[in-house]
Amino acid sequence: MALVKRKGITISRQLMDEQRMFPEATGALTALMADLVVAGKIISAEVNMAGLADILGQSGRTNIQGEEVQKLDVFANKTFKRRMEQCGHICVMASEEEEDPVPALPGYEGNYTIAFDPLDGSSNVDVNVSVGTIFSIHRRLSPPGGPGTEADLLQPGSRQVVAGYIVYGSSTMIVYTSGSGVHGFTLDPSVGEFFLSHPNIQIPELARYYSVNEAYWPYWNDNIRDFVDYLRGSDKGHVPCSARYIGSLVSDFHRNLVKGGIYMYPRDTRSADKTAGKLRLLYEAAPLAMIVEQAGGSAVTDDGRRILDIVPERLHQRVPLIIGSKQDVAVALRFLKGER
Ligand code: AHM
Ligand code: MG
Repeated sequence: MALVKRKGITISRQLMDEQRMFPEATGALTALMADLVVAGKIISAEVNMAGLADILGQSGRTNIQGEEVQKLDVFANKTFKRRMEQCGHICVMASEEEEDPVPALPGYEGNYTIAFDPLDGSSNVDVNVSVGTIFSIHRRLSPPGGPGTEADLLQPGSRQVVAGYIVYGSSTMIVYTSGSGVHGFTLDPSVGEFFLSHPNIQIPELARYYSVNEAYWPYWNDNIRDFVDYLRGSDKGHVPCSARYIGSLVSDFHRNLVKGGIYMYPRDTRSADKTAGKLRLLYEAAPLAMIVEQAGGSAVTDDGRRILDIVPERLHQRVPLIIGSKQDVAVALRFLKGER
């Protein structure tokens, strides 16, 4: 039974409604998400205070945990980890900020894994530009009980059970999918609750915006350059796109998801690994790929592999990413194969 999404319902109500659609569901995922949402609210509150930290001074303010104010990416990582390690439903985690897998607290291990980028785009914090948190949840592969393993984390994006992000922008929003559409909730800070504001998000088939760091033009191959030229209007049959690049993946992706657009971080000749771009597969590319596909778009590498099909070999593996409106990603692939 498909549920009619009603604007204004809370995220907890939505999660419980989704749980009811699966009679075999235990409620574990719903409970996990409830803790994740709390982490998002705490990080949101801290991000909103970031500009005041300098004025109030490092020692002048304590955060919700009673600690002195610290660098926001460190804070976001700690907050997310703390909420997840003791939620009782995670067996092991991967974080962009942690070299190795992080086990749940002994005795609190559950049947899911989570990979996250606690504060994506954190170089933007100092200048008041939107940042975000990205997360990806899988079922554990190892038998229940005890800590999870790295192998539990190295699963392809196609096996995600929930993927999402929180964007700390002019409002704080959480956007997620559990495989039945993409839904966006906006935080009303006056009551501390996320309300459904963007039910069943569908990405427009045609991009209005393109997002790529064009400063890397000299390091790209000709196919990428030709495609960017095409987006800028070299093909008279194609309406030129506007350029928008924030340098915060979550924010660039979110705008393109809602308005129609294509984001690219292709491989270039600067990186040591010439086949990889900058972005990480487990907690950047894969979760956004699940969201974009659920919203009717596509996500591929610059050699045409579907992001969700890639089986990760390493926790912090990088991957070239082309993600966004379906028709434009399809045209990108033709350019990248040298067919245009
Ligand atoms: P981060 O996770 O260290 O913040 O790096 C990822 C960020 C993305 O948010 C953004 O799209 C990209 O790096 C920007 O990179 P560049 O400055 O090379 O364009
Ligand atoms: Mg990041």
